[in-house]
Amino acid sequence: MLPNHPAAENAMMCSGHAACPGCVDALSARHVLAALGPNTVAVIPPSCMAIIAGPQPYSSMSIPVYQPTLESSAAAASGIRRALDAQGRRDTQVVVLAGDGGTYDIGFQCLSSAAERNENILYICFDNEGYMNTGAQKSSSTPLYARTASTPAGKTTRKKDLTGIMAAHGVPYAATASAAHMNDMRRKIDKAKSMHGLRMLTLLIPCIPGWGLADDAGLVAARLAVESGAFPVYEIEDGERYTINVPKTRPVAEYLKIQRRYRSLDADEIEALQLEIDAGWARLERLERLSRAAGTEAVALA
Ligand SMILES: Cc1ncc(C[n+]2csc(CCOP(=O)(O)OP(=O)(O)O)c2C)c(N)n1
Ligand code: SF4
Ligand SMILES: [Mg+2]
Repeated sequence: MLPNHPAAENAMMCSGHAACPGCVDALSARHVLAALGPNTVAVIPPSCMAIIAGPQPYSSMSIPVYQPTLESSAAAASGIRRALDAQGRRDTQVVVLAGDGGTYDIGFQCLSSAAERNENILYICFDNEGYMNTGAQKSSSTPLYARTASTPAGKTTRKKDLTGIMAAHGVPYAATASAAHMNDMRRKIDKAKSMHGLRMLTLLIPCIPGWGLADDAGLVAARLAVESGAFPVYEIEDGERYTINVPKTRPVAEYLKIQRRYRSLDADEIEALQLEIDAGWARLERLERLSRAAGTEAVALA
């Protein structure tokens, strides 16, 4: 920790780190750390977050940070959890702060295994929809048609449904959030912090250079993503109770037009994205209705 850290909430993360101007990764991390508090150990694989955290002894974060390989975050967090438990430090949070490449793709095997064991860790994916730290290549989180350094004509496949996959493991908590809806995001971190077992939170992180956004447009993009349903904000408890937290109120075209990664989409492609979003949203609403009906039935049977 740098000597001039203020004592307030912001002391968990200091200024002067290496994020791009306007980066939502750094803003979100500041709130995550403030919500988790000092009794926390972070595991940060290679990613923008690892650059932002920086090397010891000049870390921008005032908690212990372990940087594992890109594929092993959930295993590293599991080991740290067990070591802390063996020392009787059960109230220390172990949190993974990983990118989407390190979560949806390269670290997924470890994450799935940790979910199957229901390890007592909080795993937060900072989802900027690409391998941004290495020059904006596509990941399996990159959405359909988005241009990246490795899909210069636009991605031809859809974004992976990570939250649905995690819910299918039956973990106690799987949710999405974004810094544009900060109260919801902070509530979810507090909620996840109070639970036991593997808790998964995926935060949408609009990336200034990777998405081709103006420096001050990160939060605008996050808001448009959530309110258009391109990035639905919802939570799933015990793999079956669905709650949608922010309604879908805007067309996706508003979200697409502020990003250079969607430049020169034609009307048919915009329509195809709108139809995909509408279908995904209808499915989420169906799951929410079904889980409510099942809850009512369970109460009636009790
Ligand atoms: C197994 C492995 N492959 C590739 C790399 C190189 N690498 C380091 S960071 C990174 C990008 C990670 O992307 P993501 O997890 O989405 O984080 P972001 O940079 O977008 O925050 C890559 C490919 C690596 N460290 N290990
Ligand atoms: S590349 Fe994107 S996510 Fe990474 S530091 Fe810059 S703005 Fe933030
Ligand atoms: Mg990424």
